[in-house]
Amino acid sequence: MSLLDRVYRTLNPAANPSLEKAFQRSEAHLPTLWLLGKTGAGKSSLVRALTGLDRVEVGAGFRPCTLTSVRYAYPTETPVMAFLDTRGLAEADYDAREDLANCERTSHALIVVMKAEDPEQSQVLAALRQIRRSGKVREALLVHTGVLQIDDVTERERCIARNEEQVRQNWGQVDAVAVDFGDLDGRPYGLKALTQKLAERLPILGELFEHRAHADVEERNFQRLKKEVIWYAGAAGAADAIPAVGLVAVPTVQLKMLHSLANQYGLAYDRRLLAQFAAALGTGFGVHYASRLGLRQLLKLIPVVGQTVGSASAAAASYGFTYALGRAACLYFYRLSRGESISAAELQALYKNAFNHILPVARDEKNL
Ligand SMILES: Nc1nc2c(ncn2[C@@H]2O[C@H](COP(=O)(O)OP(=O)(O)O)[C@@H](O)[C@H]2O)c(=O)[nH]1
Ligand SMILES: [Mg+2]
Repeated sequence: MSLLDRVYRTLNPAANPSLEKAFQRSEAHLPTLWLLGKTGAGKSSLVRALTGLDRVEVGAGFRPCTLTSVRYAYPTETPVMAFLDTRGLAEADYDAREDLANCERTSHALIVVMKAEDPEQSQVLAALRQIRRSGKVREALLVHTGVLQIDDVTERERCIARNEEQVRQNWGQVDAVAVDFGDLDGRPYGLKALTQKLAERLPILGELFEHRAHADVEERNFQRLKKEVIWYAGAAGAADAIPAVGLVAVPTVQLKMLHSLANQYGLAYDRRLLAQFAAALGTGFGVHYASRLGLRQLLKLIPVVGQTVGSASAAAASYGFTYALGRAACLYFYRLSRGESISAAELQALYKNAFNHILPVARDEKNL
């Protein structure tokens, strides 16, 4: 019996409760963008500008978190990150403690949102002082919104400098970016710089929202499926972080992912397709599974894996392998669906690149 047959048999039980646990754990630990700002500052507009979701869609994802904040996962169906919207700042008794506790479990970036024309920021500043005192958050990004609403450039600069100074006095050194989400031929002003600064703080944001130029058709297809691949990767990483669950759950998550991806390329998923894909990948694929199943002696057959795991934790590596597998599968399925050929070298190179590419995101996941 081939290795793949054995793997397939071992991993094909219809129901797998540990899988559910892995997805739950992953969703409870999503990297979080924490938005702090007065009502009307532009927090929801920021989310809309990033995600492209309209007003109703943004609202639909909200789940009450505490009395004064809502957290919602993005995307709704296959969440890979969360937004925490602190919208209760108008009530003078906002207490950041619960939000701080929520963010402690996850990697997060604190974003302070201020309308440039609005100097009355006392509640935001009080919250910032409290957060700073907690010692749990070191860095914040200040986003000045609505900057184009102030026509006079000198006046605009003055407003920005004034709010920045207020933050400095109450928080300390802060990086800032000026944006306007209002209509400018439909394109928000400053969005590129904002996305870049967000991605520096929360790598997943770069994956999701940074615009990639020069993508070919195959890459654009993958871009559409990427959130789903990352969702599976997150679950694989989380599975590995739960004692005694990872061994079976990680490969099961991966097989589920391959199944879903194959279907989305219009291919029927069966053992034959899986075997073809494994063969196309060469030694890399089966051996990874073998190692998960304790057949460690086979690990030496797979230089790709052997070299790249490096300093990554087992869970981060599982995250990375799952993403890389999903990336390679998309290329393979794309070519197959068009009747085009693909070499093992091409597939392996993509797999390896994808693994290295996603590792910073995998490492940023606090639960791994
Ligand atoms: N022109 C302009 N309007 C903005 C900007 N940001 C927010 N707004 C408007 O201000 C209002 C409140 O924005 P919203 O995003 O809902 O604020 P939130 O309460 O912080 O979520 C809405 O009518 C937005 O269209 C901006 O950068 N430029
Ligand atoms: Mg809002």
